[in-house]
Amino acid sequence: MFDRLSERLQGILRKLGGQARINETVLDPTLREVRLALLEADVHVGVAQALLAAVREQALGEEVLRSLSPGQQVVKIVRDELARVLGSGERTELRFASRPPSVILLVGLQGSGKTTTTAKLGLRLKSAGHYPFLVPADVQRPAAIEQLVRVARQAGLEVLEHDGSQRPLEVARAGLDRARKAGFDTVLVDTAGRLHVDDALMQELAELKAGLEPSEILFVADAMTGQDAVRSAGEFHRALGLTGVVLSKLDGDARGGAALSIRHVTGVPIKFVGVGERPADLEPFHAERMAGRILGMGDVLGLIEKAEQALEAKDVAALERKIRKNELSLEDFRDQLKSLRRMGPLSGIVAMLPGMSHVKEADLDSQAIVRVVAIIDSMTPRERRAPQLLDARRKRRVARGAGQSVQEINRLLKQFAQMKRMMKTMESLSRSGRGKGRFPGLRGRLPFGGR
Ligand SMILES: Nc1nc2c(ncn2[C@@H]2O[C@H](COP(=O)(O)OP(=O)(O)OP(=O)(O)O)[C@@H](O)[C@H]2O)c(=O)[nH]1
Ligand SMILES: [Mg+2]
Repeated sequence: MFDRLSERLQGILRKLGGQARINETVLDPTLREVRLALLEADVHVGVAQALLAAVREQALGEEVLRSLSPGQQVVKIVRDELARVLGSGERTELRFASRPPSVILLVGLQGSGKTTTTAKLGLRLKSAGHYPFLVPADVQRPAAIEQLVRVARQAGLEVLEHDGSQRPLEVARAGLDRARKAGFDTVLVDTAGRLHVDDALMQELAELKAGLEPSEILFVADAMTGQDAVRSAGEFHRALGLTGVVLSKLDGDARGGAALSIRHVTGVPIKFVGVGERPADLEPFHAERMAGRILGMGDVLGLIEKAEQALEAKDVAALERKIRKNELSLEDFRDQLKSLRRMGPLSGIVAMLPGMSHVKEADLDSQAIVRVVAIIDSMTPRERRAPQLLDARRKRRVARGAGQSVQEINRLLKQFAQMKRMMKTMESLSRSGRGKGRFPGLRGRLPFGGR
């Protein structure tokens, strides 16, 4: 699911993730690309706009400027905003009546997946220790009753059988009655669908609502139908007052737009997603997880968090002080590398590090870091603080100690000197007021490893 959207957003955001500085010039073209990707994935235009405005505002804020890895922070903001649009932090559990049996009404357009979802929900409730009773109240389509009876049986669920001669409300009342007598605590009512929202359908559903006082009215939306699903959800909500949405067919090649728009447009939480035709193919909806999936970067975000932990704030502050005084030593440099090592194996994550997206992974595996650390470890403390002491004789000694060649030592020293020069430039820029206070992207510019 979301394959294309994920792919596009990942491509766009990976570039952004590597940015050591975020400003309008970098951000705006990127956000335009994100907007296009969202619209092509059929995301409601208002949703895309609101999302990007929120991202932009935060991305250009102080927090990001001051962070260690501005580009990645922005990616994280996009993820958080996606999650917010999807309804993060909202209650998605089903509500039950204080006095059982609770009634759950499933409504939606024709073919959206109501009948299938009725059985799926029944199975889910049963597994959670409930006693669900299924009621086919679709007397519109001839085979609808049989269909629910069949899938219910398959799933080992109890279902009301009837000949379809009664009106839906009468059927549902009979079901409720049976449930009370037999001790079922939830009644799931499958209703008829129509090709389009029409008065007769809404009238029928309004009657069911008034007569049954359901604790949930779930709108089953076919995710594959994109904007249609969103529009009809809005219409159903206005007419009935929905309490939740089930997004079905997310296992198909849905473009994702419905998922991203429906919550925003209706204000009703998505409670479940259908991910297949079988009764077991229903999952509770998690906005954060879905946002992570859309960006395909749960791993990337985990990495950011890890990196933030590894580089603790106080270490960073101390490091900055040294840079300001131009006192950064090879020892500090080594400690930085070690922090990076603490994040675990580096292969696969390097491209995500700020400023490192251009470095091929193979060029920067953890071996490279081990090598650099070994070299620095082989120096005396004095040499680490004053690398200019390293003459040819000392370099040979260090090389032997680290099991490296003298060329490796020279390369490291040269990179380190470059880094210090660059930091000095950044520092004087920031003092002259042309750059912002701290050192955005500092870590991304540490020249560890490159061969
Ligand atoms: N792949 C996939 N197919 C689904 C999912 N949910 C439902 N379907 C299929 O979609 C088709 C329609 O599902 P139904 O449950 O009959 O839909 P309905 O809303 O009850 O349809 P009507 O009663 O005609 O309005 C069936 O072929 C289902 O197997 C899902 O999550 N994934
Ligand atoms: Mg049906």
